[in-house]
Amino acid sequence: MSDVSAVKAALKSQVIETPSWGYGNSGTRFKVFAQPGVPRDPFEKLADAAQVNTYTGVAPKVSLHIPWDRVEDYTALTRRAEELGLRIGAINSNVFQDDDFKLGSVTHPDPKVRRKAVDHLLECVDIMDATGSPDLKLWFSDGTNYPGQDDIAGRQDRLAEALAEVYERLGDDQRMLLEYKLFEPAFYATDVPDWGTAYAHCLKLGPKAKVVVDTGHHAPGTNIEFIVAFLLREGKLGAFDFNSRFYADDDLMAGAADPFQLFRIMHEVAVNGGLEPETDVNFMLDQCHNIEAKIPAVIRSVTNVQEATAKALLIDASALAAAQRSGDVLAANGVLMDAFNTDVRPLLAEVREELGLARDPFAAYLASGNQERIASERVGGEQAGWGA
Ligand code: LRH
Ligand code: MN
Ligand code: MN
Repeated sequence: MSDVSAVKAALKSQVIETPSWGYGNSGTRFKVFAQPGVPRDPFEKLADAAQVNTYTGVAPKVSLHIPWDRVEDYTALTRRAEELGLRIGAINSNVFQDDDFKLGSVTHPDPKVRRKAVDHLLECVDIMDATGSPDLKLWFSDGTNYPGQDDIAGRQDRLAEALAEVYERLGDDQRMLLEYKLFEPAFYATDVPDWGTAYAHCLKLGPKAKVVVDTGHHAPGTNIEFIVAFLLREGKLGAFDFNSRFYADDDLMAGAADPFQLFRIMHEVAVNGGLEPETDVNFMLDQCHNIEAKIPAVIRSVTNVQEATAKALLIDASALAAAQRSGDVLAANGVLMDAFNTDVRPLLAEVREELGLARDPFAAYLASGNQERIASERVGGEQAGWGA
């Protein structure tokens, strides 16, 4: 796509979903650094997400994590989201923070524990019904730490059984998004360690089951854009959890560690139809801001995803196709690099101006006084839910 107005239209229609837990206090297992002004409840997390949407114009959806965002009244939470110009996005299940799940949740050898885990997943579907959320996001910490600890294939059978029960419960407009992760907290054999495992389960389940690619969940050196191209070709890419990493599941700001990788991913998204609304790829962030201010960090992440998308859209498709057809390796690579090396910030500033927004959302937010206001109004903010 090199027609500038088409590029701008695509950038205006891209939606980036932000995670409720990105606004809360977080840290590593060594220390959680509390920050002034962080939200004290899910309603205040929505208020912070609304700030990101106000300044970027492309972040009207918020993912929730249950039980971190469990409330009495989901109708009230949904109403609050609407008042703020937001919608509830993916409901993230959590079967990893309960003592009963020490040896697994849906793959646990004890059927009573598996029942408890599946019941939680079904509760998450109830919350989808109440909030209008379209996506159930499943990530399982299940796995083993030692060879011989449990039967690897038997655990796959238990996983398949649990997924099938939850899949059956989904409504026509609800999807199941299955997320994989190489390791952690299980250190020997994780039950959903890679895209192939997630894909195989989703294929068996049916069209409403799709794979989530969390960019921090691979072995170093993995070609993530290949996975993206493959899954899109098969109609099985449901969503991204964007974040960046230097070592493992670092959950740093998207595009901070490796903007070139994010560009390569967005190129595969763009050329394989992943930006078309019908393809329904949910572009989520899944990150934690342990030492930096949270709302501006989420704004920065959103604009990093936008910049990678803009560069991918600026690739000269016909020059690339011609170079590929003629086997001109250097020319083909040059076309990609030209787009990557383009400064797209002026283009994005124009896009924002056309949407009635400030040209620089990061600076506009910092100048708004919101950060100082929440710091003085909110005392005793919540931990994101993990990392203590
Ligand atoms: C697991 C994960 C998954 C969880 C989130 C908090 O590492 O990426 O998406 O729900 O972190
Ligand atoms: Mn994730
Ligand atoms: Mn993760």
